[in-house]
Amino acid sequence: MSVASETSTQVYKKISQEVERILDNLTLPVNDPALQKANSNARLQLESFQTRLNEAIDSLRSNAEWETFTIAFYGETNAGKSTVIEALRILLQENTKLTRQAAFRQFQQQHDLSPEALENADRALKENEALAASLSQALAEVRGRYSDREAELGKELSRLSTLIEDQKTRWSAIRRLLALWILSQEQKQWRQVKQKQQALEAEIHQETQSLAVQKADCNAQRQTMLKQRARMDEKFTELNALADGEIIGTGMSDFTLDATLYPFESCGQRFALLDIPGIEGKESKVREQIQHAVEKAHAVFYVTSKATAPQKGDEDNPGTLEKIRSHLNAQTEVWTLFNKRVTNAMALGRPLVNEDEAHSIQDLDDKMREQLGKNYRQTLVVSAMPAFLSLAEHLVPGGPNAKSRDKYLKAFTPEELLEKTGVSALARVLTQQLVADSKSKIARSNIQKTRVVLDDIAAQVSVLQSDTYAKLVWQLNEDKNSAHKQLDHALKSLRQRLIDRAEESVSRFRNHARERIYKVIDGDISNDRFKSELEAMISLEHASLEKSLPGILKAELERFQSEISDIVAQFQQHARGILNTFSRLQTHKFSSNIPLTIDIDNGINVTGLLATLAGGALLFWNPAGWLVLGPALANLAFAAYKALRSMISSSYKMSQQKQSADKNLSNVAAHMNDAIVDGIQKAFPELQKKIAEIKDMLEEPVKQVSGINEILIQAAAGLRLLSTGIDFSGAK
Ligand SMILES: Nc1nc2c(ncn2[C@@H]2O[C@H](COP(=O)(O)OP(=O)(O)OP(=O)(O)O)[C@@H](O)[C@H]2O)c(=O)[nH]1
Ligand SMILES: [Mg+2]
Repeated sequence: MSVASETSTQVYKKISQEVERILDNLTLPVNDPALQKANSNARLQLESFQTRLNEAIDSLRSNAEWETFTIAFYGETNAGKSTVIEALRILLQENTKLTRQAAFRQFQQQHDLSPEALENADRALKENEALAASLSQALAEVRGRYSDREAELGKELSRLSTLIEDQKTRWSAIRRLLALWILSQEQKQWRQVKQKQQALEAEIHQETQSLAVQKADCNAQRQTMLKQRARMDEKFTELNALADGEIIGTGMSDFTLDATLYPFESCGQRFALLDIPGIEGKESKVREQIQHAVEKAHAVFYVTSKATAPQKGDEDNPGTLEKIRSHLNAQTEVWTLFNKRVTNAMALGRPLVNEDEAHSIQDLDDKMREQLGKNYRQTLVVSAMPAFLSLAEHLVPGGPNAKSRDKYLKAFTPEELLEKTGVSALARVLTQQLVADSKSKIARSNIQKTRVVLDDIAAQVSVLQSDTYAKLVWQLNEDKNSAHKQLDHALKSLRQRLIDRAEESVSRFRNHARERIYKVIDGDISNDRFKSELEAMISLEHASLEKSLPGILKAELERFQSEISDIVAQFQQHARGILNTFSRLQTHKFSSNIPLTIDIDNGINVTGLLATLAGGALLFWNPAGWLVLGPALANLAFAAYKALRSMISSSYKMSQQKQSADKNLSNVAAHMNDAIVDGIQKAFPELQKKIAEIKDMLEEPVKQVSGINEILIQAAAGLRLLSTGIDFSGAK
């Protein structure tokens, strides 16, 4: 299938059609009912895979990006994905970044939020503080000069007050009355001192008044300045929303919650960086987003802040490595970006990674290559934060980022910082190596993703085939073989039993006939009579044998019939058990709700078949007369008796007659045995035919399961072939 000349939609449509054709061809109608059943069953199974495949292809169709080479930044939360992207947005002048920066500058100008304005405001506040302090000091100095005199007067006033109070306790009532008009010596003194104190206060006031006014002014100015500063801070907060770094997290998990695409145009190449949520945080919120974002991407940077290989998990808790593989294995190229978290400029004076880290990175590269094969490239080392800071010219003055930036810029120039942090190299890889020849890379990557989808479904079909159907075929086949052996054995032992029973009956016939003829011989009979008596005995016993033998044989046939029916029932019960077990397993393991419906008997009437089993054979031996007596009688042979001697000795005659009877009976018995064995043999082809029918019936489930198994094998092979076909198409 050629891809280069077709639109992506056509390619996806063609793949779906091709899958449909493969699956249709595999389940074309056939004449054999068992295989037809297998077909329908396999069709059901395959349809569920087809639905899954079409869903995956639909998802690729709607998410795959065919125009712009898209590079996703993927990794643990807080690894620094957004920081790297923000640095690259500034460095490579991404459009939305430029718009935002213009908005930042405009807002800054409009509200006079320049660093100088901030500096001026802060300086004015500091000057105000200094003035307030010097005024306070001047006031304190003035007060200090008067403090001794103030204390002296205060002390004198207190001494006089104590004296006056003491005198009052000793005064008579009249003296107390007089005191309303006449002051004591001490009271007069107190008044004089008090006047002096007031005069002193007036003098102090006079001297500090202008200082106090200046201080009040200074305080009022401070209040105004603080209000202005608070307003400025509010504006800084607004400005911060426009500042560089808005996509960088605060250090809390899961900062980026929506996958965001940043389109670039650099060195004549168009490409886009895709910032996606972290894989290690509250992933359930963002899992689908990660999946879709990765489907869109043609290359992926696995960003990590640890220089160690991602951890492997277990079955219940997949580790980062498993997550990476499950998310990333469809990508064209995967790179690791080790973000070395540097906290000060000094650290940039030496190489970004030390010897230990270089070893760990090598190990990481090996492990990633193990998981991702030829899609994996290598690790690049960056230090995202200092790189971002070196580039970020649109920062809130006085903010933490601006302060950090100043520190780094004191140690290195922005260009040096870009080189030292590895971001210059990263940008070069991006704009020159990665996006070069991007059209064919896009096609290759999208084809690769489709291949993975096909291979994945092929693998699922194979797992179903090998875990369920191949095992089922094997088990049912074993059971069937064992049942077949039992059937053969039953038939063989039936033949032996029938022959045994026949021999027993014939031998009984011979013994009875002999007993009877001996009795007659003992009556001293003539040879002629002996002949006719022997014939009569044989006919009589033959009639009784002919009557009893069918019943005896029938009993054996009935026993055989019940043996066969036991073998069939046991097989069917066992087969049902196996099918149930596998059916449960399939539901559990593959979350499949497609029933595993296999016909055990394919509708053949087992009871009917078994019922006719003995009947057919019995037909051969019924009605009576199948064992013809004539030839036996005709073959009776009597030797020429030595008449003379017989006449002299009757005992000799009797022994002669008995000998003749024995010989003839033996001959007749041998003849009858042959006839019976012959008759039994004649019934066997019919019995064998019936047993063969039963065997075929037992073959039914094996045939059906084998049919499904075969179809699944071919379906998986067909999907794989289709997948390689796409890979080799002309998209290079
Ligand atoms: N010291 C230091 N801090 C860094 C560096 N790179 C990133 N950080 C800090 O790590 C935190 C997370 O950075 P982000 O870039 O938002 O991380 P992320 O990988 O996008 O995280 P999610 O969006 O949650 O997946 C931020 O607080 C960054 O300031 C670095 O090189 N050095
Ligand atoms: Mg982020």
